[in-house]
Amino acid sequence: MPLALSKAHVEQYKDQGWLSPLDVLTQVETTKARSELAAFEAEHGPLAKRVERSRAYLPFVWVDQIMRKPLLVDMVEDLIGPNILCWNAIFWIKEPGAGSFVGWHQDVAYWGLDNRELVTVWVALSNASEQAGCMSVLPGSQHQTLDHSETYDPANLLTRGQHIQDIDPADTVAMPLQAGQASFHNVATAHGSGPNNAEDRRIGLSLHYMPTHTRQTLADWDSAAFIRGEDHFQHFDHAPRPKRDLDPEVMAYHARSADSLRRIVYSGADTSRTTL
Ligand SMILES: O=C(O)CCC(=O)C(=O)O
Repeated sequence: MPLALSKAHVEQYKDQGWLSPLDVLTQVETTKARSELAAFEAEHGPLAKRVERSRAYLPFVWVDQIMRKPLLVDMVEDLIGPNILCWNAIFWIKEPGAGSFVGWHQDVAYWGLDNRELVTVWVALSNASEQAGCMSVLPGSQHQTLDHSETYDPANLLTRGQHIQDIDPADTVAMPLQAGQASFHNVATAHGSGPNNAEDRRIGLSLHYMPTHTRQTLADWDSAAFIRGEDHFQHFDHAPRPKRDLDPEVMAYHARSADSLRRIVYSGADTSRTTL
């Protein structure tokens, strides 16, 4: 029996490569996360332009707590088994009217991982309606390898402005979410999102969980948060857990971890951005 999902959910994920919407955070947890984010930005400026946006389980205790929430990890275990690492936790923030979007892409093409088992849990910290530029997926695409054009369009939030051409909107499914809900998609499921034309910011926290047997092929050293089960493989250095936000020792590790991530996601790219 699955721990937290229904058998129908597990079957849909296997066949279609996505699930949505699922309730993962309470209103209290969502409000707290949003006010922690606002407090950070009041002092340091927009998170979207800062390196703490990535591997965000290191700078922020509250991200570490969301990532380890038992209900959420139970759902992940239902999809990828009991031995779990979290490779990245990354914020996707689209300001209203800014025109930024995320081109259609398959993450598996850029992350250097040696299998297609990683699941992304995209947690909405604000309402992500279609008007606000919620994500859409191409169901079943997790079984395919699609060609990406690398446009370096600055409005495209992806590292290389990558984009899969010729996806017919009629074949895609939008995944609107209320704050506190999450969508799940496989590392090879093609996905993207349009601009935010709503009045509020669209804030997503994307959590990338993978089984401990996964290997990194684009770097000799990479790190991940150890979440649950056993890690007999030790392919990834286990990231320290923060006891307080922006702890200098943990931030020194974050600098190394973010540097490794940068080398991986920009491997072979023409140019790189400073914020990942
Ligand atoms: O937030 C978005 O619209 C895209 C996020 C994304 O590409 C991801 O979580 O893998």
